[in-house]
Amino acid sequence: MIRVTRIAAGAVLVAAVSGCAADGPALSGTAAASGQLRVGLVEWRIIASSTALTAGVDHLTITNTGTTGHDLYISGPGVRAHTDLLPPGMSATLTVTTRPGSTLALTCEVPGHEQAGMRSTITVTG
Ligand SMILES: [Cu+2]
Repeated sequence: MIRVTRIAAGAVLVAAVSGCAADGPALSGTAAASGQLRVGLVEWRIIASSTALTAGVDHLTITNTGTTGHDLYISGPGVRAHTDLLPPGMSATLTVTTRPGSTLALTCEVPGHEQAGMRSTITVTG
Protein backbone atom coordinates (compact mmCIF):
# COMPACT_ATOMS: atom_id res chain seq x y z
CA MET A 1 0.00 0.00 0.00
CA ILE A 2 1.26 3.43 -0.85
CA ARG A 3 0.75 6.04 1.77
CA VAL A 4 0.86 9.59 0.57
CA THR A 5 1.16 12.27 3.17
CA ARG A 6 1.14 15.71 1.72
CA ILE A 7 2.47 17.29 4.88
CA ALA A 8 4.86 15.00 6.72
CA ALA A 9 5.21 15.57 10.41
CA GLY A 10 8.96 15.48 10.16
CA ALA A 11 9.20 18.29 7.67
CA VAL A 12 9.83 21.78 8.81
CA LEU A 13 7.57 23.96 6.83
CA VAL A 14 6.12 27.35 7.16
CA ALA A 15 3.76 28.34 4.45
CA ALA A 16 2.33 31.75 4.08
CA VAL A 17 0.43 33.22 1.22
CA SER A 18 0.85 36.89 0.71
CA GLY A 19 -0.62 39.29 -1.77
CA CYS A 20 1.45 40.98 -4.37
CA ALA A 21 4.40 41.57 -2.09
CA ALA A 22 7.53 41.95 -4.16
CA ASP A 23 10.01 40.83 -1.57
CA GLY A 24 9.31 39.68 1.93
CA PRO A 25 10.72 41.48 4.92
CA ALA A 26 14.36 40.96 5.67
CA LEU A 27 15.18 38.09 7.92
CA SER A 28 15.73 39.09 11.48
CA GLY A 29 18.85 37.00 11.75
CA THR A 30 17.68 35.03 14.74
CA ALA A 31 17.58 31.76 12.85
CA ALA A 32 20.54 30.20 11.15
CA ALA A 33 19.68 31.44 7.70
CA SER A 34 21.55 29.15 5.38
CA GLY A 35 20.11 30.02 2.08
CA GLN A 36 17.48 31.84 0.13
CA LEU A 37 15.95 30.78 -3.12
CA ARG A 38 13.45 32.52 -5.33
CA VAL A 39 11.27 30.27 -7.42
CA GLY A 40 9.09 31.40 -10.29
CA LEU A 41 6.16 29.34 -11.54
CA VAL A 42 5.13 29.93 -15.13
CA GLU A 43 3.67 27.89 -17.95
CA TRP A 44 5.35 25.42 -18.17
CA ARG A 45 8.51 25.82 -16.21
CA ILE A 46 9.82 26.15 -12.70
CA ILE A 47 12.55 28.77 -12.68
CA ALA A 48 14.77 28.90 -9.60
CA SER A 49 17.20 31.71 -8.88
CA SER A 50 19.92 29.12 -8.34
CA THR A 51 20.47 25.45 -9.04
CA ALA A 52 22.23 25.00 -5.69
CA LEU A 53 21.28 25.68 -2.12
CA THR A 54 23.30 25.64 1.09
CA ALA A 55 22.36 22.90 3.54
CA GLY A 56 20.55 23.98 6.66
CA VAL A 57 17.51 26.17 7.10
CA ASP A 58 16.59 27.45 3.68
CA HIS A 59 13.95 29.96 2.79
CA LEU A 60 12.11 29.78 -0.50
CA THR A 61 10.01 32.54 -1.95
CA ILE A 62 7.69 31.17 -4.61
CA THR A 63 5.86 33.45 -7.01
CA ASN A 64 3.35 32.50 -9.66
CA THR A 65 4.36 34.65 -12.61
CA GLY A 66 2.13 32.73 -14.97
CA THR A 67 -1.43 33.21 -16.09
CA THR A 68 -3.04 30.22 -14.43
CA GLY A 69 -2.91 28.68 -10.96
CA HIS A 70 0.23 26.82 -9.90
CA ASP A 71 1.68 25.38 -6.72
CA LEU A 72 5.08 24.14 -5.66
CA TYR A 73 5.89 20.83 -4.04
CA ILE A 74 9.44 20.36 -2.82
CA SER A 75 10.71 16.99 -1.72
CA GLY A 76 13.96 15.27 -0.89
CA PRO A 77 15.68 13.59 2.06
CA GLY A 78 13.93 14.97 5.15
CA VAL A 79 12.12 17.56 3.08
CA ARG A 80 8.48 17.51 2.10
CA ALA A 81 6.61 20.76 1.80
CA HIS A 82 4.21 22.45 -0.54
CA THR A 83 2.43 25.69 -1.08
CA ASP A 84 -1.25 26.18 -1.52
CA LEU A 85 -2.50 26.68 -5.04
CA LEU A 86 -1.28 30.14 -5.98
CA PRO A 87 -3.39 32.26 -8.31
CA PRO A 88 -1.44 34.31 -10.88
CA GLY A 89 0.63 37.02 -9.24
CA MET A 90 0.55 35.49 -5.78
CA SER A 91 3.55 34.51 -3.68
CA ALA A 92 4.19 32.11 -0.84
CA THR A 93 7.14 31.23 1.33
CA LEU A 94 8.42 27.86 2.46
CA THR A 95 11.11 27.15 5.02
CA VAL A 96 12.80 23.77 4.79
CA THR A 97 15.73 22.15 6.55
CA THR A 98 17.99 20.55 3.97
CA ARG A 99 20.80 18.04 4.19
CA PRO A 100 24.18 18.41 2.50
CA GLY A 101 24.67 16.34 -0.61
CA SER A 102 20.98 15.81 -1.24
CA THR A 103 18.93 16.66 -4.26
CA LEU A 104 15.54 18.28 -3.99
CA ALA A 105 12.78 17.84 -6.52
CA LEU A 106 10.52 20.77 -7.30
CA THR A 107 7.25 20.13 -9.07
CA CYS A 108 3.91 21.76 -9.69
CA GLU A 109 1.16 19.44 -8.50
CA VAL A 110 -1.65 20.81 -10.60
CA PRO A 111 -2.69 17.83 -12.75
CA GLY A 112 -0.74 17.74 -15.99
CA HIS A 113 1.63 20.56 -15.13
CA GLU A 114 4.61 18.43 -14.10
CA GLN A 115 4.23 16.45 -17.31
CA ALA A 116 4.09 19.71 -19.25
CA GLY A 117 7.51 20.67 -17.90
CA MET A 118 6.95 22.13 -14.45
CA ARG A 119 9.66 20.20 -12.66
CA SER A 120 13.16 21.06 -11.58
CA THR A 121 15.88 19.93 -9.22
CA ILE A 122 18.08 21.74 -6.75
CA THR A 123 21.36 20.43 -5.40
CA VAL A 124 22.10 20.98 -1.73
CA THR A 125 25.72 21.73 -1.01
CA GLY A 126 27.47 21.31 2.29
CU1 LIG B 1 1.45 24.47 -12.49
